[in-house]
Amino acid sequence: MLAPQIGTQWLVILCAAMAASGTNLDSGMCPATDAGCSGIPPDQARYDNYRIYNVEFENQEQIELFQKLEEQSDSLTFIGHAREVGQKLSILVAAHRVADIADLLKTYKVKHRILTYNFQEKIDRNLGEVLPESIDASQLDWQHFFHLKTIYEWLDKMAEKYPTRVTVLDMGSSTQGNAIKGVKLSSDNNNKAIFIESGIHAREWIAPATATYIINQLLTSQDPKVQKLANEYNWIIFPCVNPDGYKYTFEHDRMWRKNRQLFGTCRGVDLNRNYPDHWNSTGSSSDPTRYDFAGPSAGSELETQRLIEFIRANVGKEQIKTYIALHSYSQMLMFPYGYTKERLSNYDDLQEFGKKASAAIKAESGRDYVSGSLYETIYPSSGGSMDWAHSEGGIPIAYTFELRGPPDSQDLFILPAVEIQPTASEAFTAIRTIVEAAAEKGYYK
Ligand code: 0X9
Ligand code: ZN
Repeated sequence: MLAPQIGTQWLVILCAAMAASGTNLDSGMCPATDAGCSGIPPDQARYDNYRIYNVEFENQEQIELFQKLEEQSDSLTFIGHAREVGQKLSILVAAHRVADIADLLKTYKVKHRILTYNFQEKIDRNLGEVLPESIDASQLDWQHFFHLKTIYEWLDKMAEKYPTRVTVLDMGSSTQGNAIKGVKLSSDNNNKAIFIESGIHAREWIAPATATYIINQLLTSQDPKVQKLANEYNWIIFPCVNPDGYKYTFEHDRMWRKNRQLFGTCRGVDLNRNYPDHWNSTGSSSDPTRYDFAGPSAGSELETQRLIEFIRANVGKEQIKTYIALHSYSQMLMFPYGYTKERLSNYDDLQEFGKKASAAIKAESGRDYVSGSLYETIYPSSGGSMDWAHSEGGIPIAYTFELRGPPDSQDLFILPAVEIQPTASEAFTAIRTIVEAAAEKGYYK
């Protein structure tokens, strides 16, 4: 622990005393939290005048330039790494680096577009689409974003409302002691099961919103095709497998991705690099300051261990045959492997189901979703939950979805709330298509 901890009750007393005595709170006297203090700014990261650049690499020199830039600077947020000629990459550039980056782009003749001039505006709009933590969970909808507390209370409510069909599950607690809650929807204990994991990356708010949408559809849809899927399969859905990170994005930094494990001066393991399957072999970092830090060792994180234990205990008992991980953004439907371009044994099947699912999305909304193996489609990365679920967990059908927006999104992970409903509907359509196509091939026999 680097800083001495002061209990909240002491802060309140201290702040009240300072306010009563007219102490100037701007003088630096108030301890490093705003709990109970009014008039001081909240401890919240801001992105005023941060720009999003989309660059395209035309030669090796440009790639090396951007590799150096990423290595040297924490004021550039890379969405992926510079890897190959022809690649396009989005980078969030801190306001104080704009002049410098503009100059480098010009000097090295890097093809680029500016997608957004003030990223904070996107965040402000998005925070305005969050309903307060104090609301009743019956107000949960798919036109707003919701705090962890509301999502969890809504799961409880659904279990109260549909007691014969819904069981609330708890994987155990996270690093900071939050529960990792989910539900099992079941109408027949002999059904094969589909497992959905979402929210492993904290800032990808569309993922938990999509998970609650799917739960709601399976319980309330009048569409006979959806009812058939709800009756013939059991669904195990965990909307938020990184609860500490998710909470942090509401309270302190909308762009946080990892969990909140402490490493001296910095925090966080990328939970989607922490799984014990070819751990830290490619597309991850050993540096805890990085967004794709794989952790100090394979499966080091409590959140990873909870999910592994759950799958191990239930894959046979619940007959889990399908694993879906929900992420954003880029509009992709990907299957293993992430760590190698080697093809898995049922590559052709998963390729075929993925193609059918993207065609179904195209027919529904006109959106383009690319499908293929993760390694080939997005970028090599090891230690992902999907690879583990397939290789070690023994689940034959495994996908990672990158939901909206498009790869050159002006919003990055800050998807506007009007897009929740259509995005979630697309994801559910893709899942239904995959399950129906896999059923035809005998995967659920
Ligand atoms: O980088 C990731 O973890 C995922 N992309 S995201 O923008 N949502 O962060 C995709 C890669 C997933 N990798 C594996 N499952 N191996
Ligand atoms: Zn993600």
